[in-house]
Amino acid sequence: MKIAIVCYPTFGGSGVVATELGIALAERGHEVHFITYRQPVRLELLGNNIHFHEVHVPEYPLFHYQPYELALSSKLVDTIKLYDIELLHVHYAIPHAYAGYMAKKMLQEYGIFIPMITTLHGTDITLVGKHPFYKPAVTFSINKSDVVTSVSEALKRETLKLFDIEKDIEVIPNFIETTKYKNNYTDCQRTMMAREDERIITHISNFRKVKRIPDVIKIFHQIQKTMPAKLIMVGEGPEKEKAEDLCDSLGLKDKVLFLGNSNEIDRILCFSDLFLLPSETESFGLAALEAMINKVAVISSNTGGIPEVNIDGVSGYLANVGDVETMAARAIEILKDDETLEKFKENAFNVASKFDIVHVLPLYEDLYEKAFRSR
Ligand code: GMT
Repeated sequence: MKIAIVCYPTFGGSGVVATELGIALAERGHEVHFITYRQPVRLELLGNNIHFHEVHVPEYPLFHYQPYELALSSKLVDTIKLYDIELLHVHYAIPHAYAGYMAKKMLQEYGIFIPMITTLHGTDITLVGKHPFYKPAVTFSINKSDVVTSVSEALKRETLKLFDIEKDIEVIPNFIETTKYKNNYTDCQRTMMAREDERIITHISNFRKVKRIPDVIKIFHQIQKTMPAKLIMVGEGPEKEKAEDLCDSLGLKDKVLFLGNSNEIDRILCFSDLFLLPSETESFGLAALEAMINKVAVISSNTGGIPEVNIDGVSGYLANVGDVETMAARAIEILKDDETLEKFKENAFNVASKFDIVHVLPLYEDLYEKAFRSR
């Protein structure tokens, strides 16, 4: 099929999922067109089957806010017409489903009927989307999508609770390409980051409030009192500076490395022992899944969709949001000896393997087929 994918091109989970999905679809012979304002960060290869179309928003001084939705919907109409695209898959409701619906309606004027699939990723529902300023538009865009998917059962429940939804929501979990990780373990370069006797704890996120960055540092503060350890913090965002200050005031400066955004997540995870994800809310927790496929055990909160990914007592442990004491105690339990750590690492990999793309991609392809046939 010829498929247009709309997503955020940044380091965020929804953009990563959309990009990896597009790449996998292209490998299966579909023609994939990414339409967004910048080339997605994980999209390195463009070719016969993968195209990228940039949305430009011309600056005009009259506008206090430049109209991205308008530019996106126009770009969708032009690109869909030009390349005879058969299906539109938008990731993240705001404003993509809204712009996608407008494009769909405009295309009908040319006799083109294109089905639109909307994938809900979490913050478009749990944080931003439910705000009264956006709620009517988000409800409308979801209800007007031909197919709606959510990345976890928890997000589906939350969407049905918060919005007046008339559509069925299909749960298609996020995925991972297991084969990509199998041969990487010899290339870890652990010694670059820590001494042989130190445990390596990692956190990767966009450093927003919802990630509860101070909890990450407080958990690590407890861990390093009982064993030699380093904390690696990967990502950029509004909470980063405060986090650096907190490390300083707790006397952790030499034990915590802030690496900023990285395209080498797998390399970092490859030498990590434990991943911390104490988020306030998380529709899925893709970062935890990426850690697990790299054989990293996970300590997380038990919120949203995380319990569908990190299995308590198997791939790691879960605790209530904000329960730093329990998270630290459980982390120490996992890290205390090599044998226990190895067991959790192996388990993490085995649980993550269940989310292999080979199981998930056909679910999307089936939906595409159904949506296309019922247009
Ligand atoms: O985690 C973020 O803040 C980024 C956000 C996004 O939309 O890119 O991530 C959401 O979508 C990911 C991919 O489906 C999920 O794995 C994350 O759990 C979800 N984040 C939240 O729900 C906070």
